[in-house]
Amino acid sequence: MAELKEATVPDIGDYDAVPVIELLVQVGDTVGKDQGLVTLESDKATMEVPAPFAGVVRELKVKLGDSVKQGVVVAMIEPSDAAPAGKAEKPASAEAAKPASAESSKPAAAEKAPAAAESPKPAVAPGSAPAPDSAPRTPPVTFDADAVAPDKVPYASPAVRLFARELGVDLARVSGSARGGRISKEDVQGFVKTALSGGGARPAAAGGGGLNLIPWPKVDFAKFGAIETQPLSRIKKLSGANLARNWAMIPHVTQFDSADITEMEAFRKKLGEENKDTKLTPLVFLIKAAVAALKQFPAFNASLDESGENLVLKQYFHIGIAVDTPDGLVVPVIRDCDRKGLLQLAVELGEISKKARDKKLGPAEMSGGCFSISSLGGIGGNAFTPIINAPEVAILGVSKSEMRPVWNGKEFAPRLMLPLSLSYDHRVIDGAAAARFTAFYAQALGDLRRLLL
Ligand code: CAO
Repeated sequence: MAELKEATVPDIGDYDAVPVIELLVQVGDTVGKDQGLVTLESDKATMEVPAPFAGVVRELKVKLGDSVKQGVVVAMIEPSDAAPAGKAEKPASAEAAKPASAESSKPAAAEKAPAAAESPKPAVAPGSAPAPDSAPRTPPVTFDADAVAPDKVPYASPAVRLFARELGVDLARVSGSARGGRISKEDVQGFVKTALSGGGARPAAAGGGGLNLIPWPKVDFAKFGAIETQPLSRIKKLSGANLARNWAMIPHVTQFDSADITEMEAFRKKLGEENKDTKLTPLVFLIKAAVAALKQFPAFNASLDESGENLVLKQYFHIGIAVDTPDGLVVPVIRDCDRKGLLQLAVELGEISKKARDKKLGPAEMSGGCFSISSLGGIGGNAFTPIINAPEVAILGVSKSEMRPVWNGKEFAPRLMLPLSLSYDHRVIDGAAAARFTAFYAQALGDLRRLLL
């Protein structure tokens, strides 16, 4: 074997412990110059460590979860000029620019995603050239299903696939701008951006597909008075893209109801006095009641799969809690709420709310949710229409409880009533099921003994 050379982490700014979130190659893989070897993810961005030269990967020096900084060796590569005959590498970029029929000398990248490189019918408009490195990374977009080759297998890393899944993006419709036609996170973001701004939608006359929106109004606000422009926070940009996608793609209906929590509140106050160290708000009771309702109505503890044709029913009970932070909305998830008592849930709720506001939540703490609760009860309001946190199929909005006169069959009695607003995905849940869900939920809060059933 010829002399091996090191592939190291290039200058990645001031970071000194960036986790490796993905291994893009395996020992024995042939790589082109600049082809990604591993993916690193900082709190701000995802970046690939490129191969400094073409060759064969002989040793991987890092594993998933390792933290690295500039100069750390990630792989040992046998340069291609020294690689054994038949394994010689051609740069991925040169290869990608070749016609799809150039079967004989596929680069490693193309081997991993044959359809992406060989597809006779690319998703991009005919005649569009592969983007040079200097070209803008926003890929061409199409909503036209016909433009996507049926056998096209999108070439993207697991992290990008997960990202696309979370945004509901069909990767077969995204063109990869990285080497070998690989789809990057930026390509997915560009696709969503273009889609949200109405780009790529097919004309209405061509038939119902696409959003077919008119362009966003361009207004020179300064013409009408003094203004100040503030950039949106990173969280607002991310949650905004998610909210816009979910609102546009999920047929939402909101079911309103109210629960008599007079007894629940008396119990909560008593429990609070007995446990002065723990902040016990109504929300933990709402979490427990949500678990009971999800057990009773399993379709609410489900997600549509990527095809949209199957319902994935979950047998775990992880509840997302919308938390308002100075930088915007985040939804950390409390796991296994069915196995936790009120006091433990209260402690965890306090912890995740603090972490959220201190910007210390990791991606793992915001994933895996089954159902979300958005409580504005500490602030006010009678009702609202929460947006479903895809791929979940329902979200419960809770407003401020208030004393109301309620007819008990003989007279009006003062009862503490909690307004509930349940938004659900009408593709999965029928109106009758939603009404049964909130009725059950209100009943459980009205008589907490029901949570034991
Ligand atoms: N009715 C009346 N009072 C309520 C209530 C309700 N439904 N829910 C909470 N309260 C009370 C609490 O008991 C607490 O009272 P004390 O200060 O006297 O103890 C007070 O309101 C403040 O509660 P809180 O908001 O600090 O705590 P919480 O457990 O209810 O909520 C959290 C925690 C993190 C969910 C909340 O702080 C938050 O961020 N809410 C906003 C969520 C949001 O922005 N949703 C909109 C998203 S768009 O869909």
